[in-house]
Order: sequence, then structure tokens, then C-alpha cells
Amino acid sequence: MSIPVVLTIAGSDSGGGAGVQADIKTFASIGTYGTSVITAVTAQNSIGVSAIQELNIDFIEKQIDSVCSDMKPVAVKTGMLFSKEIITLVANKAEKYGWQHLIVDPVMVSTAGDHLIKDDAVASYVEELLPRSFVVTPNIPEATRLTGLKINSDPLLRKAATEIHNFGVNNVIIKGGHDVLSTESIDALYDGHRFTYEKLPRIDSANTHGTGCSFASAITAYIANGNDLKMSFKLAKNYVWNGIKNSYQVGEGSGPINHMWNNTQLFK
Ligand code: PXL
Repeated sequence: MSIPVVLTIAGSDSGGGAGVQADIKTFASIGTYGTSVITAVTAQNSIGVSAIQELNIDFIEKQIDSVCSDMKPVAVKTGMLFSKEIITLVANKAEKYGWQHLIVDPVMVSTAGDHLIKDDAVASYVEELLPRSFVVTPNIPEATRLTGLKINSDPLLRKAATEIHNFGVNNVIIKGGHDVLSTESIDALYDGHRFTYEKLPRIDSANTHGTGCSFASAITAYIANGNDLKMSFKLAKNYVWNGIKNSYQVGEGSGPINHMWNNTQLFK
């Protein structure tokens, strides 16, 4: 028996809803073997982040080399990279190991509004990591920060996606979940030639903690299982939508999605 190995390079969420914990749950439920390199540890629950501890850069490098010298992930996803030093390290490792399927979720602010990146690190995404990426998955606030464009219409969303594509990334997915005025949740994929939209009805739920992490991890897992990007995009949106639809309340704040909704043995 064999299973595709995937890797997440991201921050730990002690509350278990986002970050590495969300990534590993998503990887497992989509039939991949998840490995993880931790960049920073957050003290966090459903209400918010109370502290962040960045790990030593040499120790992060050792984690990457330990996994990649032995286990050969077929797809790699990044989440909270936090500092420009970590972004530079990951860009160098992408080059060294020749990662063909590098999925970058440019994490900047948590669902609860906590800052998960240092201000001077945003430029490093643009200059170093995006040119080595297969796909980048900003939400609207992140796409705004990457381009300086205030995105409040479809033409502006297209302009932002085109600008981000010009940074050197092969594919751009802008997630429309933050566009709360729309009755649909609309995500857009731009591959440098055309736009593909995926739309599902907006669900009125507070349980959206970790949706961005889970979406990018689901794309990673579907690609690792042999789907092309368009199909992985569609399946990942469906995975997260059902996760919100079938979520349970954990904690007092913004709860997690149900990562295991597709495990019919657990949820009858
Ligand atoms: O969803 C973004 C995110 C990424 N990584 C970590 C997080 C969060 C949001 O809370 O905690 C570690």
C-alpha cells in the first residue's frame, strides 16, 4: 500500500482549528500522509491569540531537511511564515528540493483579527516566495496588502489577480469569503490566461476559524492525489463548504470547521 506524502510549513494553533493542526486533519481526511514543519507556536483558542513564539531559524531548517531528505513530499503547503528570514529560508529550500507543487497561503491576519506576520515580511513573499510557487491563495485583505489595490468589484479583483500573477506565481486563487455583502461565496482562479470562478451559497456561521488553512491544505492533498489544479480548486471549495456546514461549536468564539465531515463512520 502507498499514500502520497505532503508537507505543511506553518504555525501551530494550540486551539486546533487553524495552522498545522488544521492542515494535518485536512491532509488525513483527503487520503494523504501529512508531515509538518513548525515555524512559530501560537498560544490560541477560539477567541484569539495571546502570544506568539517564533522558532529558531536553524531549527526550522533542520525540520525541513529531516522531512525532505527522507520522505519526499509530492506537494508542499505553506501557512504562517511570520518573518522575512523564514520566508527566505523556505524560498531557498523550494529551490534546493525542486518543489513543483508549492501551494502558498500568504497568512497575514487570523479570523479573530490577530497579526500573524511581521510588517517587513510582506515584500519577501513578493520578491522571493511567489516566483517559486505553483499557486498562491490570498483572501481579499491579503490580496489588497500584496497589491495595494482596494478590491471592491470584480474588475478590481481581476486586476489584483493579474498583478499577483505578474510577481511570477503560476496560478492565483483569490478567496472571496470576506466579501460579506454577497449572498454567495465566490473564489476566483487565474492561471495567466483565463479566470475560473467557483461559487457556493454563503453559510451564516461563526465557525470559520481555519478555513483558509484548510482550503490551501485541501488543494495540496487533492493535487497530491493526482487531480489537476482546476479540479483540486473545485474539490477544496466543496471540502471547506461542507466543513462549515457540518461544524460543531468548540469554545466560545469562532469555532473550527468539521475537518472530518467526509468520514461517514464518525458522523452518521
Ligand atoms: O488562518 C490563518 C492562521 C494560520 N496559522 C495559524 C493560525 C491562523 C489563524 O488563526 O493560528 C497558526
